[in-house]
Amino acid sequence: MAPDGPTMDLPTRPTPSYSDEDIRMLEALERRVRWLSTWTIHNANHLRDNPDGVKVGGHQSSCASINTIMTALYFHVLTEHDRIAVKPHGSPVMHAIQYLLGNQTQERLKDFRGYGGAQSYPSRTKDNETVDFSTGSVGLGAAVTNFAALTQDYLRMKGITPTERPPGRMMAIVGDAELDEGNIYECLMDTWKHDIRNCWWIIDYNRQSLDGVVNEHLFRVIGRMFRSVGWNVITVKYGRKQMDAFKKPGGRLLKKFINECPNDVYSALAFQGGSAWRRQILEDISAGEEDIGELHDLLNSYSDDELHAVMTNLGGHSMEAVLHAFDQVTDDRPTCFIFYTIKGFGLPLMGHKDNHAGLMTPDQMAAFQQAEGVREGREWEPFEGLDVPEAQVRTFMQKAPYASRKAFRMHDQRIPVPDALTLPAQERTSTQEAFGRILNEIARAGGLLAERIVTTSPDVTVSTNLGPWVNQRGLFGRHQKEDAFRERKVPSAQKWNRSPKGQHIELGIAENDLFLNLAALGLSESLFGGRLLPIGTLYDPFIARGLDSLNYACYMDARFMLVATPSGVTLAPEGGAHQSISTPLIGMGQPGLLSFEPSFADELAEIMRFGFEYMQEEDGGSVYLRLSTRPVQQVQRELDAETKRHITKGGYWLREPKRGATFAIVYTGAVAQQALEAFDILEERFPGAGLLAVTSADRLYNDWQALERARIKGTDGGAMAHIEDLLEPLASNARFCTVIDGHPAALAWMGAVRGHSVAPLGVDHFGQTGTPSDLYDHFAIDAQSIEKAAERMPKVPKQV
Ligand SMILES: Cc1ncc(C[n+]2csc(CCOP(=O)(O)OP(=O)(O)O)c2C)c(N)n1
Ligand SMILES: [Mg+2]
Repeated sequence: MAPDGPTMDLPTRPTPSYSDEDIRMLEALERRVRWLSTWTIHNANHLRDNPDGVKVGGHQSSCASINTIMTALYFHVLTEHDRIAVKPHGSPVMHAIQYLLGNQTQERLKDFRGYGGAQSYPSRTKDNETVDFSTGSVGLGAAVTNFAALTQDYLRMKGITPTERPPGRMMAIVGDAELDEGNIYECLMDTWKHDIRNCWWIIDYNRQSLDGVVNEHLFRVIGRMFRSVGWNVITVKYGRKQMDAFKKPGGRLLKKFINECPNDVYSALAFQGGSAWRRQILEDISAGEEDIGELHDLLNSYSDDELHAVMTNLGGHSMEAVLHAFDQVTDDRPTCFIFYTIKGFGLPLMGHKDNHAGLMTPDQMAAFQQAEGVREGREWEPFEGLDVPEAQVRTFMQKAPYASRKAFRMHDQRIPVPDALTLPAQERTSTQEAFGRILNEIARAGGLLAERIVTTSPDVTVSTNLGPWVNQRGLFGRHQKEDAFRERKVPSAQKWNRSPKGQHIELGIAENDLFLNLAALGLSESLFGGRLLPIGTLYDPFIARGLDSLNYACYMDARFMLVATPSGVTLAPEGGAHQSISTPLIGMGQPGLLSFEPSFADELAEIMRFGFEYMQEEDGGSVYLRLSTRPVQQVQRELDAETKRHITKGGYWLREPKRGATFAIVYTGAVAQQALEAFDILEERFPGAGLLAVTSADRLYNDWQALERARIKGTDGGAMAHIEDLLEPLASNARFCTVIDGHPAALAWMGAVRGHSVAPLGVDHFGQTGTPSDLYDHFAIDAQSIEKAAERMPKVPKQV
């Protein structure tokens, strides 16, 4: 476990922020937190009805390793301005602390992991408001704090949030195995470029993951990595008891043993306890050491239990060492703490390599209960078994800076959105180009909407048409930096001045970072009290690269507009590696993200207007626009209010069908022209046929399904879904052909709405290079294929 962390005799504050009395109070609270978190999991697994017989679970050992650290944080270190992400498996510790603070109910603790109960992993949306960041998918909770720090700076530097308020520290309690996730490194790189401040990562270095014990000297690699991106690294290895022991005769050899003992052996000894320590120490330390006699004396001065207490008193379990470590931070540099801990500390599961999902048996729990002085029937009493006066603990808790945090969610004004966004008229344009122009017009118009939009992109700013916006609004950076090309009068369409005023956050090519940045920006109102309307752009196929982070952002109910362009095989010459296929299904399947795929610029303008409103609605969400670079002949029209409403509800008849029509074409996105061409021909064969523009398969499908669920529950109130209304004029035996440059299943479901038969056309295998026409032909999504599909349909054998 080599080498040493900083010693206790290294104060950087003139006086510590804590007294001996504070330590006494915090240690008393720590015991309560350990009991309550362990009991909560025990209760859920052993004392609650479990009619389905599915294992309930919970992680008593993961919790036990962070009790001291979390107690110190919540009851001493955190202020009302700080925000914190708690490692997923530490959620019961967080719930226990909030329970002690009066912010969590006993009912929800009793229902931990149950329906309506405290959540398995901290959840902003499913737990109460005390959760700042959700966690669960390891690595993401830590990384989002970096982007929250960036968001905080963004808001403060523009005066959107008051600068007289001290900046909060964005903190993450991180399991050591979380550092295996690649997104950690992506985020450290990107946020290093942005020189983030006020970010603390507190690593629970228990040297255990799920399956076992981690490599030797991992902390060295971790430390090096953080230092290389400018972080302050504070390693806390020994607890007070160990440091006291080191000062005694023989202490040198005891320290040598600790430093040289392999991680897995240390864990095993922590599990085995007192006599095993004694045996191993004497076996490993050479008899030839000159102070070996002193070591013998030292060991003999301890009972087995005392020796066990000393050997397991690593830094992360020593309140004094923990407080001292936090005290060492005196500036706003991002700081990584590496706290040595033992997984399962203080429980019979301590150190065992299989303890991750291990649960204490009822017998073990009974012994633990007795040791903690918790009387039967009083297990949920917050202050049962205290060894200090309760009134004193209560007073101490009330004085904790965090206890003054009353508003767990902050609020800001709503940003007014004009009735219609300005769109320069063009005969032919692509949705991507129109997106750039609409944003450019917003930038030009100025006002609050323009001020609160913030854009971000993983190195595809120009190629997703954000260029004009950035030219007007500038790049964001903590420090002023002029565009060197511009200064030297080198002609370029892009003006890249960087300053605190800038409104575009440029990222490296890391889609995870895009989504995590959108997550933080999209929570800016709630976290910091400054509302932003974030827009992130990327190439549609690369959504998959950051999909878990996107899901994470949505799970936290962050609000943003995701503009994914180009998309589909329409991106023909770029080939199969860049062509997206299943993203329409991602859009439909992702909760919290409403997806649209318009064909025409005027549709896009209306969808963006709606999007800016929807992002601000209480029960709204984020918006995903799947766009294309394919120029499409625009429909010359002035959209009426009804059509606009239909566009944002997911679809409208571009050519209205006659009542009783037996055929329709349904299309989405870039293939509008193919659908129109086919329609002009097929209209003769199927008089009265309709042409349905689907602007959001997601909305049509999910609104319909929500209504179907309401019908099952009898709460629908006789309402009709938009897609049901749209298909209503068609004859009951009508057939339609759907076409999309994406997976055909995105539209194929429509036949189920009113029992029509459907020929779904789309893309369901990898693309390749070619012209759009070549590929439309290859994938059978061109006008001719639509015609042929329509001809074929009547020949489908009738069911008997
Ligand atoms: C992305 C992701 N992959 C896998 C898991 C399953 N998993 C949960 S905890 C864990 C190990 C965590 O170890 P560590 O971070 O060291 O936490 P500890 O319990 O030791 O504190 C794994 C693999 C997960 N939650 N998220
Ligand atoms: Mg671990």
